[in-house]
Amino acid sequence: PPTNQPYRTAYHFQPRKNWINDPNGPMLYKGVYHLFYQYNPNGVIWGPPVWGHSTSKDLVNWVPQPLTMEPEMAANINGSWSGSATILPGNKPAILFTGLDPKYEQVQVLAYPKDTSDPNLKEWFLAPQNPVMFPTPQNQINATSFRDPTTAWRLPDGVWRLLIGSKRGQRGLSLLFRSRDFVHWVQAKHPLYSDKLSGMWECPDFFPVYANGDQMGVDTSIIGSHVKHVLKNSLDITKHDIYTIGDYNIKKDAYTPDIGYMNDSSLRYDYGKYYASKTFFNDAKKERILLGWANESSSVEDDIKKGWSGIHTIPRKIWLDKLGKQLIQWPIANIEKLRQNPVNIFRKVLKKGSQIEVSGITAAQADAEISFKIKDLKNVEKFDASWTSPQLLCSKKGASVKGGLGPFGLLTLASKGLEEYTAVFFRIFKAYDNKFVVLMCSDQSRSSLNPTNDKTTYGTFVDVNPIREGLSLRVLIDHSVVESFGAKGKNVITARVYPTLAINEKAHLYVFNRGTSNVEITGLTAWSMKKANIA
Ligand code: DQQ
Repeated sequence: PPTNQPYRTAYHFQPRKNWINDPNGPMLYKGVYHLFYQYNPNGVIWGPPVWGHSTSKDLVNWVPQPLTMEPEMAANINGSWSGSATILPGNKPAILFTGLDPKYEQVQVLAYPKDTSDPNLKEWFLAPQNPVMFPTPQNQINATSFRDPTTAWRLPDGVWRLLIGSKRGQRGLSLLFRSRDFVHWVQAKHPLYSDKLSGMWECPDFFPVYANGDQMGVDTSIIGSHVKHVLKNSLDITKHDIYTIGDYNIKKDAYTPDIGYMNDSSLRYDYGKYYASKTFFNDAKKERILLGWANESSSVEDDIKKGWSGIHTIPRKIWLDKLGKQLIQWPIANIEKLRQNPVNIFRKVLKKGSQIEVSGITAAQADAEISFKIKDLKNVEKFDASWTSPQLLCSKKGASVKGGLGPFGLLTLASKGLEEYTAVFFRIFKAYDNKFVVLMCSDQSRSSLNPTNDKTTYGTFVDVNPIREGLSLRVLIDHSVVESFGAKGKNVITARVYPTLAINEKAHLYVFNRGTSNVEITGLTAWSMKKANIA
């Protein structure tokens, strides 16, 4: 890859070159975190994948390990697609992933480490019994829709269970398989869950969370009335990672989402560019950690020029909100080790139509947290009930459209003359029932003077009472990515952007208010971020 790299990230995971997609097989083993990922060693676009592998002591700094899961037997001769790790009794890691066999049929492949005394688990071998799950005429599985095994969980009956993403017609399926020995797997008669119109379900994930809003995570095999279960699927059609919260009935081996359905209108982990995510239980900190992939928004020609494509988002701790209706996500605490030279703004009125520069930080490589108090409500606009799509509303009412209460927020990766910026902001409306509606937007329309980028604007409604609770925003800015956490992690939007002027030391950060009401900044702290050791 060329040396002049304004878009390479400093603390978001990416390999040195080439194409990367889904995170695979995350786990903690003997004090070492493992991250595998879908990798094309031969170019910057997707191609028959092998698994890249990096290890870490803190989930921030990574040491590259040799590529693994290379074509080795018929079961994965045409590629090693996504999969997950499970730690078996006796602290023995096992990985199951999807292989493409000589007929390009999707089959499930079991792998074990060659040397369990090596905490880096450098080398893996494929079990001679592979493939351990495969499509048959009896099970009526379409051989092109049978992939992405989850981490397995084991119930008190001693039987392991896992999910495989699939579809039948347009019905998305989480197929359930069971095994006593991890080698012989039998498909359950019924899927764990399915939805009739949502299309192929990729990269399923199924795990418990504490029902009472406790931020601690739990092992994947934990059941009981103190936990709820989360089912997440990656929707192949819309490329959204959607999830539901519900109950896992172990007698029926079935899952029921509280809201009764699971499709593209379900909650999303991230309302921006984000896909094929996966969690693992970090036993050292008793946290459930979410990893995800953010694809490029640049053209393939530009990707070829820079020599790489795809990054991972910052690992996020996730837990169930106190009210039980949604998950909360927050960057892992270790990322704060990269913070340096903080600058602050305390209690300051952000006047209507004003803009304040946050100077004294490396604005292209920063972490900023800001909180607002909202008192001046006289100009708040009426919410129109026909505005059902927050994303469309954000595109219609972008950062340059003056409003009543908002837009206010941050202009990130901004050039001095504001020719370029990525705006992350809120707008507040009042609905017919006098409740407030909070819109959170990430507006990429002015992010770059390069016309070939995808500059789609993203948006989401935030379930918060802004008057009682105030409003907060945290942005992780890293050269070509802006990862934004609204309302203390209730809603997240990741955007990929490629400024041409606002690069490196020419990038600026501003707080702005283009509404007709004042808002108050209760506090802002912004840090320059050190570079992590990654590739
Ligand atoms: N990517 C993998 C598949 C998965 C898809 C192939 C999701 O296993 O379904 O690279 O991005």
